Amino acid sequence: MARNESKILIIAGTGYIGSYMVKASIKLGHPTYVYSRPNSSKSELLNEFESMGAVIVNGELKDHEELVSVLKEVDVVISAVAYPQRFLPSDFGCEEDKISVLPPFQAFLDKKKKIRRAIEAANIPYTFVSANCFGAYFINYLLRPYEQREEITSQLPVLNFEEDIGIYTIKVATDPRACNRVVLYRPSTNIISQLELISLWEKKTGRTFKKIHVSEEEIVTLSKTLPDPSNIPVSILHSVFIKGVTMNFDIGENDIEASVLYPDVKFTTVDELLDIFLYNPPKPAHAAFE
Ligand code: NAP
Ligand code: EMF
Repeated sequence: MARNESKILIIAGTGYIGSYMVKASIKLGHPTYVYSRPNSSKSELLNEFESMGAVIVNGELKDHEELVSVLKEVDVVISAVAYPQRFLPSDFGCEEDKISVLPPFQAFLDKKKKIRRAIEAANIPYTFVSANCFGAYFINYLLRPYEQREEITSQLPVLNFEEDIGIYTIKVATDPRACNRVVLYRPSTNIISQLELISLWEKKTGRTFKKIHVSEEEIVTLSKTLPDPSNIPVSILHSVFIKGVTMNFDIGENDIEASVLYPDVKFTTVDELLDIFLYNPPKPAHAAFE
């Protein structure tokens, strides 16, 4: 049993990153609660969580009474409005308070910033997590290993494996040093350029890819011409790969970098993550923007 047994509620625990957090929370010995809608399509995953020991709470976000009663039972809430000891809103990407990006992505980040400001104003203890790029998500998005493509068009900066994002998020959620702080996941082993990533993948697969250069101008034009919300992913690509927003600022004096906070916990390197793609490839996913 883990030393720290805070009860953790994960709202959207059946989601792409949420499911890694549920598994990490159980693995680290926390009594784990998953709030899921009664008509959720994820019954197989919910059964799996239940068999691992999680408590499934059925409810809609608008079910005020149900929500408040479960919030009162737990110590930490990940991704919800709450009456908890600690609240982790659904950030898990670029550090929105430090960057300025193309308008479609900015509008998306502004919504997340609004939630941060409301949490601070309400004096709810928080940890804001900047997880940078979900590693498997972005490798699937850019290298498309499942399609056996010959053409590669993009580039990469900080890539963190989702299993590690799950573990670190559960650790920071219960760590007093991370209370009322921004924690960034920016380990030095996971910063990699587009060309390095492609050449590493070529070496591992024994294949050679055709590289097609897409100019910044073309990407900015797409961000202006694609309909909402398809203009968001292209703006994210621009921010992350052309502007380098996961790396182009210094970590604030008051902020924490996760690998410094936990020197004994190892992040999966990008090299190791590509090995995982060779032998047990994580499935591609598509984030929702509305
Ligand atoms: P997701 O897979 O879309 O998960 C959403 C979960 O929320 C679903 O399983 C569903 O659970 C629940 N849900 C869906 N619609 C809902 C509604 N209308 N009301 C209440 N619950 C609803 O989420 P995700 O893609 O993991 O995204 C989570 C966070 O990570 C977001 O903040 C996103 O911006 C960020 N993200 C970051 C990256 C990156 O590379 N940094 C990549 C992807 C996403 P039930 O059906 O069980 O209720
Ligand atoms: O689809 C995505 O990216 C494709 C280019 C979005 C879901 C990913 C995302 C990434 C972020 O930072 C890297 C959402 C929010 C973020 O802050």
